[in-house]
Amino acid sequence: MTGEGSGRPRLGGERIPPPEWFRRQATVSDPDVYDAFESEWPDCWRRAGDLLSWDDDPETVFRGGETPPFEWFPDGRLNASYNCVDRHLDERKNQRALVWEGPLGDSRSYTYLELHREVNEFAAALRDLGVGEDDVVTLYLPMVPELPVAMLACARLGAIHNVVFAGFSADALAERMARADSAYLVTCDGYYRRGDAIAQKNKADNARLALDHDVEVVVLDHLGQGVHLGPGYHDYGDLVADHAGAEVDPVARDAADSLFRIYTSGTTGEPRGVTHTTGGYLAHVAWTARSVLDIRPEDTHWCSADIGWITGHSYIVYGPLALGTTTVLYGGTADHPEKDRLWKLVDRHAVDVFYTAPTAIRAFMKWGKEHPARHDLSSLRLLGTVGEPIDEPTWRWYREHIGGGECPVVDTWWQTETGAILVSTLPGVDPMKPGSAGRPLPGIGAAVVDAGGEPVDPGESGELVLTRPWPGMPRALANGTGWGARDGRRTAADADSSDSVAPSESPDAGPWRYHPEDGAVADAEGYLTFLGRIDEAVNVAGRRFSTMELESTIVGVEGVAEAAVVGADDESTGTAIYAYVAPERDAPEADLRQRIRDAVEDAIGAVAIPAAVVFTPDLPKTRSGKVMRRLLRAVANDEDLGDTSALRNPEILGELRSRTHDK
Ligand code: 6R9
Repeated sequence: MTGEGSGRPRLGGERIPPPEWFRRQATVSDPDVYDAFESEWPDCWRRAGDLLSWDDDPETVFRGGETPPFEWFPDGRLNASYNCVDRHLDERKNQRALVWEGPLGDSRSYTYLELHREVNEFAAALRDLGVGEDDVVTLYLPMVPELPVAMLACARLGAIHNVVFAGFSADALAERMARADSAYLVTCDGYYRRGDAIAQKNKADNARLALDHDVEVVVLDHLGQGVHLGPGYHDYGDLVADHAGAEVDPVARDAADSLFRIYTSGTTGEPRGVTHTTGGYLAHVAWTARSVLDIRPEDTHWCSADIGWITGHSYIVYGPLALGTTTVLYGGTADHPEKDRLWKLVDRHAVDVFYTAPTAIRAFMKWGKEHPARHDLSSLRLLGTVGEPIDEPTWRWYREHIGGGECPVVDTWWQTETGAILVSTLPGVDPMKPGSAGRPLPGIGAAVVDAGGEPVDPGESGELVLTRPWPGMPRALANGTGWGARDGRRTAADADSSDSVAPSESPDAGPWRYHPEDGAVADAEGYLTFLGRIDEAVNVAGRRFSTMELESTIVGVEGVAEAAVVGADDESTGTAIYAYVAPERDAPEADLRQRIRDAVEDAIGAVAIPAAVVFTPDLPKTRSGKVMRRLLRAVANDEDLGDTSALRNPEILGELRSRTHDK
């Protein structure tokens, strides 16, 4: 997107002010919040720190100069488990902390008092197994209540949890354990997904065999059929029963101490490890859960992500529980047993705030508006999205058919590396602009720059850079340790802990900057529209097009549910645009292909007309639901696919190959 002739992406025109009823009750509704943060920076972030309970109150909010090291709340000490559980007991011990809905209609809930008991008992069990401060405990569990319990039990001991998404293979698990030098593993016998039983323990066993260090394994008998346990294995239920009624003092941690490790989702390349801090991270997620998602203790909040990804860590577990909210954990899928499953649950639990991904919303659109229409969704007050740019038609459908045409919608931009939301509208302050995420949040420094690092004018596309540190930044970035080759975007291993946070700092010369590697364009008011990953931009005849620019045009065509665009090698133009399109049910294909070409020509120009429009029932997606354009590019070029372990629907690849090359 950077560079000449990038064109001017269309910016959404409409400005929708926050509804008055919403503004009146919003947690943050004073427009001066932006100026206040600006004039008080970095002390403005005390507002976030003040949402937490500290063992040692931080006198200093931020210590650091123009370059790392950056220290957030350097003299503060706290425990994340205490903040998410114990401190709520006085006021809401009988309020529900967790509501779990399983895939088969089974459900369970835990009050704060019950959560406190579970967390303490499991923490006591882990301690007896030898787990202590800074030990890495790998959690390889599906969406079951024991997963957040185990996370909080680790946090209570000052141990570092390392959640590995349950759908990953034994090899992926072993690699993540080896890299983290993790000698403890918590897993389960198995679980159900779309009606199929998944043998989780078998995968864990194989991973253990592949490791060359000893591992203590705790196995949860989730399916209740009994588990065979060899040496080094322990039964979760027995451990907890042996520690019934135990209490474990929360270990006070320095704000900069590690809370957890996590791997990026692998959309763009090899998954990378990131370590987040205890104080800065927790303050940042609590502050954004409150100011952006508008969560308060009496709410029921549902983030439909999997806890295996950062979104689940920050906005199922840590943000909502730090605020004393009821958080929903859903272990099933959106279309099983029926396509109205989510809406049934929103209705049943009177969900106030619902947070999901654009890819999920596009699936809801494809299934039809009759599914949400069958349920009472009037409890919803706010809707959020995260994970990919949300195009205007999808945004509008979400607001209309899920939000009753009334709920504010926040489009939240952030990354595994950023820990928490950095760009969004504040729903009680800012007008919404469908198709645009919003301004950088108060206190966040960001700019859109060209390839030479110079800021571009509003309306011109470029690369987003973050120009100031933020509390939720990962340890390696704050420490400035081993941040890799400073002259390139891709970085080597991080000396701190074998992490690597690939999106990189600027080269030595010039001010400190962090490059998330996303393309963006700002409008005159500073609202950012995201254009996709910069390494996925398509270069045709010397012109660069963002994937978002092309895809949002294609998705705007009647009959199109989803689209992904990649560049394929072409003898005459260098690159030809291939558009992969998932049509809505019953959409006529012949006519659709022509209408897509016409729409692109009208919106962008003849040079951008796709050389190929390939229809497909589904796009290749990561297990976290993001389109894997890298694989589409390989298919288009008839190349080797490389590592496909992050792919959720591998069965689609053969089909895509034949449709691409037989067209
Ligand atoms: C939280 C999460 C990060 C990448 C990020 C960007 C894309 C996330 C977005 C968005 C446009 C949004 N992304 N939110 N793009 N608008 N609201 O998704 O983390 O899995 O690490 O992905 O996702 O490309 O760089 P992660």
